[in-house]
Amino acid sequence: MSRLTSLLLSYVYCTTCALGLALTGCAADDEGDDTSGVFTAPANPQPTSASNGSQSAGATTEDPETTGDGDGDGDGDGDGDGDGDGDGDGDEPLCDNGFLDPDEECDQTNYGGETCETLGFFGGALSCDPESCTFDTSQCVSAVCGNDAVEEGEACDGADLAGESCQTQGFAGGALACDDACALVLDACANDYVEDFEDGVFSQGWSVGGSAPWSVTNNQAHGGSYGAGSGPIGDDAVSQVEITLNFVASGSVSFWRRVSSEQNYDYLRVYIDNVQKGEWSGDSSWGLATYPVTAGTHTIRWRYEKDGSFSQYSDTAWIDDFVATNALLP
Ligand SMILES: [Ca+2]
Ligand SMILES: [Ca+2]
Ligand SMILES: [Ca+2]
Repeated sequence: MSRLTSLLLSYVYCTTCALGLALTGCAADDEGDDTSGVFTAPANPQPTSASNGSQSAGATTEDPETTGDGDGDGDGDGDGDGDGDGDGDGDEPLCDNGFLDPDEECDQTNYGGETCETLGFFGGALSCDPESCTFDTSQCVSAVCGNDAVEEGEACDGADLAGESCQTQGFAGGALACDDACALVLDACANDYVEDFEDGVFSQGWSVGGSAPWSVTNNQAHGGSYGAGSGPIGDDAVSQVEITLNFVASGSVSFWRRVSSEQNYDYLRVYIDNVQKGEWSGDSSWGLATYPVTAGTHTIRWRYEKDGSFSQYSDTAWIDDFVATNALLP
């Protein structure tokens, strides 16, 4: 448009000039024409604006882009990069701003939902290190297995069994223990081993020996119908029966015994691990015998032992209702 205007004006000017030249002479009429509106028009800023317009038009069609790029890049990218990168690169402004930014465990009181508990502690107050934006767990309380105090997640801790015992665990007795992981150990809990011989035969674990073996008999019984009695033996002979048990905890063995023998010569004797614990002779009624035992494996052996001469009464020994606490067959 402006070029067209310029051409048009130039055409008008040249036409006027030519006309002027034709009429009066163009050189003489230049100044005179300046005063005329005809010449003022071309001398007016229009051509200048037209020429400027042609440049500025080019500039305005191109400049908005360059201006747009400049502004856009400058403002947009500049701000974006500047703020974004500036914030992103500058960790210090990010930490302690209360917002959980990447690579931060926490920021001020913003813990991202974590607590001492979620971090594996028993409890306590979680805090945030304002310098590093990492968790400060110094005020978290740990459940320590090994501090002899039962805490959450622990069934026991050392000697602290939380009031539990073998009995509360359903056993007749024994020693409840606690392992290094603060879990209850029932290995030393056990029910009593009881033998009343009412099956009419020796059950598993009992073994007999000597000149004549013991046997389960219904001739004599402390409880029920059956007891165990020594076999028929002669002078200087022995009849024995024994059982070996694993005592998971210290406890005791007890049994009822009766002997009918030559008094002070022919004896019922009981041994625990080959150590004599008791002896009886004469014609006695049923009596209870009880002996303590330590934890571990022990062999209880009964022997009817005769001396070198004479026999008296039934010449027999009996036992019944044997109870071993905290004991299991090995
Ligand atoms: Ca503990
Ligand atoms: Ca019996
Ligand atoms: Ca004798």
